[in-house]
Amino acid sequence: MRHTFSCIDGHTCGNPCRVVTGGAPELTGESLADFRQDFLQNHDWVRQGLMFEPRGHDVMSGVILYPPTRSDCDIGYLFIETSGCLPMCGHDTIGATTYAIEEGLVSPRVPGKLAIETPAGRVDAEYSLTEGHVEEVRIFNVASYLHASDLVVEVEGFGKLTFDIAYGGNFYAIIEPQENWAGLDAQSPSELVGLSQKVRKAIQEVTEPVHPEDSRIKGVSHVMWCDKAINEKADARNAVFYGDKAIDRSPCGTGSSARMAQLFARGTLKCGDQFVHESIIGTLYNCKVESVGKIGEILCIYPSIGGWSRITGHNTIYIDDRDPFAHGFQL
Ligand code: PYC
Repeated sequence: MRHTFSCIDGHTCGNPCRVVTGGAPELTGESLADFRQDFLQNHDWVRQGLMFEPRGHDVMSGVILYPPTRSDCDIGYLFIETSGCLPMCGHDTIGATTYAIEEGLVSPRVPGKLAIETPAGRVDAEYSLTEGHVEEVRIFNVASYLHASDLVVEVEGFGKLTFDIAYGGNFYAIIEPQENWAGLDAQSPSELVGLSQKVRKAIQEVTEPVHPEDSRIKGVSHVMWCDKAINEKADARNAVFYGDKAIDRSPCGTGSSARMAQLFARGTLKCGDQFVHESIIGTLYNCKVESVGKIGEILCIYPSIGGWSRITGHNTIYIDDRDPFAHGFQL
């Protein structure tokens, strides 16, 4: 049997975004968070086939579009990635919103605004459409907060590293330059991937943060390496490690949210401040601490992220059951 998926391929500030518009499985549950569980348990071959080689690659990432389950949302996004199904993904939200609007796949109730149901909660997007093109999308992300600070982990063959953990839709280990790590230019991107694999494993062995409102969101999945900006318009630079071999080419939406929550908790950022984040390839997100709130007793921020995305093509992808690599592979 041959399964056919209609996809729109593109990239957000350099990071791939594959949006699945047809062929995806029907999912059961009362929310996108439930859909995520059903998908992971019963349909994960779709993600593997569309994300891994030979149809994807180590950095591949995307979104499957679903009707929302919430009456206050226009559309639902299920994130698919080489690592699994993220609760939330910033670059994919910017990408999927751009393509869905440009291709007329959704009818927002309020023009210029899209209310999106994600597994991590409601995310809003604002965009302007000029002659059929969306120039930029600003997403208003879920509540983001600092989970823990000044933790220390011993990394085999490397030594001690101090890090913070913050949540911005995923849990991030945030690492700044320090005695054992000289910054982003001290190693090649592939060396950074190797180091990140060891660091995340060591961190996962000692701690597992759990979201206070949804225990299905847990564990440090991403490592954010931080450094000074190169571009004079930016406040800071970062490289986020995800999956098994990927460094985000974009400045990372959920990572930027986590970083702003950390800087807010430290007093470096305050409500209303802008924060321009630079990626490893020099692309920029214009971020802002929009407002402040609480999740139970935890102080949190509501961040926004502004970025752009471009379609690179339409892709009809087949997954043929006779193909030995129907579910992809990773080297
Ligand atoms: O933009 O949130 C993001 C993201 C997560 C992993 C890759 N990009």
